[in-house]
Amino acid sequence: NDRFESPDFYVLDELLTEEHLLIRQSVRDFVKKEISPNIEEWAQKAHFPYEIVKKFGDVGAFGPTIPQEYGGGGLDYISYGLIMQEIERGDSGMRSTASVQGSLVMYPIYKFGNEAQRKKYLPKLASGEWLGSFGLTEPDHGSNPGGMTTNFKDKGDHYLLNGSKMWISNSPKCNVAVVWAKNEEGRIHGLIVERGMEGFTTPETHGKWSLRASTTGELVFDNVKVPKENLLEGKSGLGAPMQCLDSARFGIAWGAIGAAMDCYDSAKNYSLERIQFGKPIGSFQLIQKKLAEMLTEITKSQLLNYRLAQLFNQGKATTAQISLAKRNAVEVALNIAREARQIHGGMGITGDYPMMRHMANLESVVTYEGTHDIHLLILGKEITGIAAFE
Ligand code: TGC
Ligand code: FAD
Repeated sequence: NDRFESPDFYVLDELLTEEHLLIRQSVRDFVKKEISPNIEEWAQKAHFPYEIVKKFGDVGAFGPTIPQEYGGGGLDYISYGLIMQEIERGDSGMRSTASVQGSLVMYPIYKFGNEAQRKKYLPKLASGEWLGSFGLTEPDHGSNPGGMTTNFKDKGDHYLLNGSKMWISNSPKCNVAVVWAKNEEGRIHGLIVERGMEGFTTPETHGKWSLRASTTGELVFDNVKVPKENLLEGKSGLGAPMQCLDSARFGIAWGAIGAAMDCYDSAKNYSLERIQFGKPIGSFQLIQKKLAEMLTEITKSQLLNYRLAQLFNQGKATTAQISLAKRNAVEVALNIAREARQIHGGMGITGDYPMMRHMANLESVVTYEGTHDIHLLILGKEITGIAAFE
């Protein structure tokens, strides 16, 4: 089934090491076996398959770049990108589960946590024994997280946390949440909040048309007593959650191209099988144009993502470079999902083919981790030196 093999028009595989190829193959096999046969049913029923969490742990999808001594993969960013690409070839909601766990929960605990926190949480998160969530967005503060009102007060032997977070991936099922809140001086800090702490609830958000196999909800804090040892001491300020987003946005850039590849492959195959006017529709120039443009955009994005991974490996990737890649990949994937859907005609709207699910999923991906326009404005600031946010 070449839906899992292509495209590789500029022979990027020659730039991958044996280890990269092995990692990609193992995740590809995993997606083929565990996700693709079931994803339509999960999405149609808005079912989050909780058992996938442990399986993701087994295949090494959680925290690929976290050192092995904490249960991570100890891998480079090309490996991380390939893992996200293959998972999102299956489904963006499944990739969300993995992105949040690795880049937004394990990463801050590894980067900003102390040794006791690393040892307590990272192995359980890496293995999938625990599921994590990341609380930055609030009902009134999405694109502008710096305006957050969730806050904590020092009560001597503990902190008292109040406020709420909205649109939080994994929240209804999470065992642990990395939550960003302001202290009494208005400085943003990360706190590790555990399920079971009194006053902490995680109501689920229902009625989504997008990322239906991923579970999304709120994090509500009503006078939650958080032990002082749960503060992430290594970094404070908005830059701390933003640094986590750099890593997660990188994964999305690779992931979204995985979704695009799935749509492209489905369209290519369908165009060779579907006969109209006595010929395969792939023989018509307009269909060939669509396929040629899809291949062009996927190929450009693959090269861009590969170079970005090299910059990550060297510790040189900038926020603006990451914004460009995330913004590009999601737009490319959304356009390809729409064009591929058209190539399938009426059949394209059914769950027999993946395009509508990818297209609906990508409407979340184009919004979360910084909207399409916010990334444009980050680039605008980089180019002109002038921030247009305010
Ligand atoms: P601004 O003044 O630009 O920056 C405030 C401070 O933060 C620092 N900073 C960064 N540091 C490291 N890495 C980055 N990427 C950084 N971006 C900013 C900056 O240097 C500054 O530090 P300091 O020390 O000078 O104070 O902040 P601003 O308030 O003007 O806003 C900037 C803006 C709009 C670009 C930013 O807030 C933004 O990116 N907004 C979008 C919000 C967002 O992406 N939310 C994501 C929520 S998590 C999520 O969606 C997960 S979905 C996952 C899934 O399911 O897969
Ligand atoms: P708003 O910020 O209200 O934006 C609305 C519109 O206004 C957008 O088009 C935006 O581009 C535009 N806009 C805003 N400001 C400007 C400006 N200055 N100039 C021009 N245009 C502007 N968050 C988390 O913290 N953790 C998660 O795990 C998480 N998971 C998510 C899962 C899903 C399925 C979704 C949909 C969201 C998730 N989010 C999560 C939240 C996500 O990051 C936010 O939705 C996103 O940052 C946008 O915020 P908002 O929805 O409040 O939109």
